[in-house]
Amino acid sequence: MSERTLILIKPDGVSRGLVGEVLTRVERKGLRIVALDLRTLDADTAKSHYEEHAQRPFFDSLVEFITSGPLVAAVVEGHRAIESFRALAGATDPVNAAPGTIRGDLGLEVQANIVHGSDSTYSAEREIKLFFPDLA
Ligand code: DAT
Ligand code: MG
Repeated sequence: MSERTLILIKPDGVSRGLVGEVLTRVERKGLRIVALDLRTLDADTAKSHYEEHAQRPFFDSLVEFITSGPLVAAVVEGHRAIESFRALAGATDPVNAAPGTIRGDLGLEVQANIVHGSDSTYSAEREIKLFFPDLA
């Protein structure tokens, strides 16, 4: 089943020069990039993106971090793309993420964990609309 997911290469990934590394892994997996953009988020978009975490103690810090510099937003498409990219990304905390995953190989801290990927079909639809409202 082909589906779409939203991925972000967060500001830490961009500032560390990991855009090519992440996109290479995505493309080698067989996922196809259908939208791609470097941008800096405003606070309202960041809060909306992370609305499910609004009550968490780390929410303000998370919004500050994700708006701290340019990120890369992308929509990728392919067989079970949502779950497929989550598997490529690895566990939320890079310390626990398996070697071979993006976070497991390249990350160390839970907030600066390099990438985001939608976690369900509902989130993917919502997040794609938020980041790429004009995407057909
Ligand atoms: P994921 O990005 O794996 O979907 P999530 O949706 O639970 O993880 O959390 C969103 C982001 O919030 C996560 O990528 C990093 C940050 N985060 C999660 N748990 C955290 C914590 N305990 N302390 C600080 N930041 C955290
Ligand atoms: Mg999440």
